[in-house]
This record gives sequence, C-alpha cells and structure tokens, in this order.
Amino acid sequence: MERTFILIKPDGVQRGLAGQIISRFETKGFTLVGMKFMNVTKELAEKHYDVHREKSFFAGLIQFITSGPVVAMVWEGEGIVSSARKLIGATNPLSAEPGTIRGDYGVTVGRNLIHGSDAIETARTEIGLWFEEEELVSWQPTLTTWLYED
Ligand code: IDP
Ligand code: MG
Repeated sequence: MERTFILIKPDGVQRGLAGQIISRFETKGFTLVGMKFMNVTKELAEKHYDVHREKSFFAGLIQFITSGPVVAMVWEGEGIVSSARKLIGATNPLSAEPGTIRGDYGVTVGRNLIHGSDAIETARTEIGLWFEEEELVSWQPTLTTWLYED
C-alpha cells in the first residue's frame, strides 16, 4: 500500500490546527502509520528541503521550520501521495481552493501549514529521512472493508 510523508509545520501547531489537520486525513479514509511531535534540527530541515537550497526563500524556510515543534507523520492508502497533495492544496494558500487545508486555513506561502510529499519516490526518501523503520506501525483498521472493495 502507498505511503506518504506529511508534516504539520510550526504555524499549524502554534495555531492549534494540528487536530483539525489530522482529522482531514482520518476522515478521508487514510491510515496513520507513524507520528511524532518534535523539534526539527537545522540539519534535518536542510536535508528535507535540499531541492530548494539555491532558492531565495531557503534561509527563511529553514528558520521557519526549525522555529517550533512540528507533527511528523506517515499516512497510508491507495493513491495517497497525489490525493494528499489535493487535500493540502496549492503551495500559495491564496491560490489554494477552499476545502483544502491551505485554502481553508492559510494566507501566505511562507506560512502554509503543512507539507506533503510530491511523488512516490520523494515520499520514500522523506519517510526514510524522518522515521526509523521501527517507528512505523503496520496495522489493518477494522474499517478497511468499508473503504475498499475486495
Ligand atoms: P510545496 O510545499 O507545495 O511542495 P514547494 O514549491 O516545494 O511547495 O516549496 C516548499 C516550501 O517552501 C513551501 O511549502 C513553502 O513553505 C516554502 N516556499 C515556497 N515558495 C516560497 C516563497 O516564494 N516564499 C516563501 N516560502 C516559500
Ligand atoms: Mg515541494
């Protein structure tokens, strides 16, 4: 089953939106397989955002991500990588559709509440960066038969 890496950024935690954000994934029908509440080191933040190293916003982004605790998660479900990106919405919350997390809760790109892996391969890399294998819990929710056909 497909997995993705989801991060509630410091603004999501500080604004008390962690529960509501987690609910979106739960009620969609996805399965939580890993979760930790943590501070992010500069080293981890820089590895996570390595593709943006040359961007003008990189320093500010690292400063922001390391500024307070985050909720790091792994979620599982059919087609979850692209579906999670849809639930999250466009990078700039002002362009994100209402009904998406960024569209409903955010106003600026530098405070867009949440990260989600952008491709299956990226998800694999990010999960490996943020979690040890033994921190992930494989389980079968009893609801599964009501979410998926045989
Ligand atoms: P994504 O999070 O939707 O995948 P990316 O383009 O990969 O968007 O950018 C990563 C993160 O960098 C964004 O979520 C946002 O927090 C931050 N970011 C992107 N562009 C800007 C910008 O122009 N100014 C400030 N922060 C930015
Ligand atoms: Mg991205």
